[in-house]
Amino acid sequence: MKDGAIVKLIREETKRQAETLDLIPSENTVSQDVLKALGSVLTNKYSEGYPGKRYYAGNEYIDKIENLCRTRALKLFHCSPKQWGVNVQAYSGSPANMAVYYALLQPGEKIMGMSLPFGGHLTHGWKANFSARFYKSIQYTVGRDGYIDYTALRKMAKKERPQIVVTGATAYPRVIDFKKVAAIAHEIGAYFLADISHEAGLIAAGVYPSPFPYADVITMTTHKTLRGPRGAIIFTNIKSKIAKRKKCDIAKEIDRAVFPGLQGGPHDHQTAAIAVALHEAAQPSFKKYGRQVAKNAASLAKELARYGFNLVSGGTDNHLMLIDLTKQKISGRNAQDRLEKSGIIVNRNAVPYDQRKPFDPSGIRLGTPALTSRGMKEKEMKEIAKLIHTVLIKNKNVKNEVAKLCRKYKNDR
Ligand code: DSN
Repeated sequence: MKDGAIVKLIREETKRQAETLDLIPSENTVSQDVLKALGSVLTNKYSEGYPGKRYYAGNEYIDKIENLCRTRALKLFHCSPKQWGVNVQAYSGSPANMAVYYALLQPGEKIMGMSLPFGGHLTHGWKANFSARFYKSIQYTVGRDGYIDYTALRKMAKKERPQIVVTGATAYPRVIDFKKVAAIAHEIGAYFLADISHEAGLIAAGVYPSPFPYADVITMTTHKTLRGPRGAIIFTNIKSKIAKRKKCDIAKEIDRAVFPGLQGGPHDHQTAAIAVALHEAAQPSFKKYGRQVAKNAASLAKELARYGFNLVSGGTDNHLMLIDLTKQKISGRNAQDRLEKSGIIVNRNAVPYDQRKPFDPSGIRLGTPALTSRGMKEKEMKEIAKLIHTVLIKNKNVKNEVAKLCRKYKNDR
C-alpha cells in the first residue's frame, strides 16, 4: 500500500488491538479469509437488485456469491428455503431493522421494544432514533432484578396494541424467552421481530435458545458473536400467520424495503466476507468457540462477583455482563478510562434504573467473544477479573500484566 499515512495508522491500530484486552461484547476478531474477501475487487462492482434481477451487466459472479451467502445463512440456522426468506444486503444492523419497519409498518404505527438505558437498542424505539420519530414507540424495561418482566410486557402490549413487538438487546445478560414474547405479540395480532445481533453466534453454536421456531422476522448483525465482517442478515418467515392475515408477502416486502426502498447497490465485498464467516461458523470448531465464549463469561462474572462487584441480574447466561459500580462510588466513564490506561478495553454503560446521565452512567459492560477468539479460557478470565479489581479498587496500573497476557494469546486469527 502506497498511502503512507493510512499504512501507519492501520499499523498502529493493529498494534493497539494486539496489545490490549478487548472486552467490548459487540466486538470480535475476524479471520484472514474474511479480511481478504473484504479487501477484494468485489468492491469495484455495482449490482443493484437481486441475483438474476440486476440493473447492471457483469454480475455473473456476484450473483453466485450472493446466492452462496444466502444458502449458507439458511443452512447455518437450520432454515428451509420453503419457510424462510433471507436477505444479506442490509449494510448493517440499524439499516436491517429500518428495512423491517419500512416493509411492515405504515409511518405512525406502533413499535414496542426494550428501552435503551435498560439494555435495549437505539433502533428498537429509542427517542433519539428514527424508530421513534417515524413510528410511535412504546418501551418496555427490565424489573428491579434485572430480568425482563414478561407480565408487565404483556400488560403493556395488550394496552398499547403495537403492530410489532421487538426483542433484542445490547446489554441484557440473560436468556430472552422468545416463545413467550411471540405468544404475546401474536395474541394482539402483532409481528414478532427478534433482533439477535448480539447472540447470533451463540445461537449458531447451539449455546443460546433460537427464536427461529417463533419469530416472524429475525435480524442479526454479522460482526459480533458471529465473527464476520460488519453487515447484517434478515430472515423472513414466509409462513407467518400475522403476514397471512394482513395479506402481506412478507419476504418480498422485506427485499423491496432493502432495495430499492432504503439502499442502492449492495456491498458485494461485504456479502462475500459474510459468506466466508458463515462457512467458518458451520465448522465444528465454531461450536467449541461458542461454548467457550459462554463458559468464559460465566467464569468472569463469577469471579467479579467474588471480588465484590455488583452484576446486573447477578450474573450472565450469555457472552456479556454489566457491572453496576454504584456501590464502589466509581462512575462508568471513570472506570472505562482507568481500565483503558492499563490496556483493558470496556465500554461504559447505563444500568437499569440508573441515577446518572447516559454520558457518564453507573456501569461498565464486558463480554468475552474477542478474548475467546484469542484462545483464552476460564483461567485467564479469573486473572482478568483480578486485574479489573486491581485497577478499580486498588487503584494500580496493570499494564505489564496485560502485556504479558497479550503476548501469550496473540490476536492473529
Ligand atoms: N453498538 C452495538 C453494541 O455495542 O452493542 C449495538 O449496535
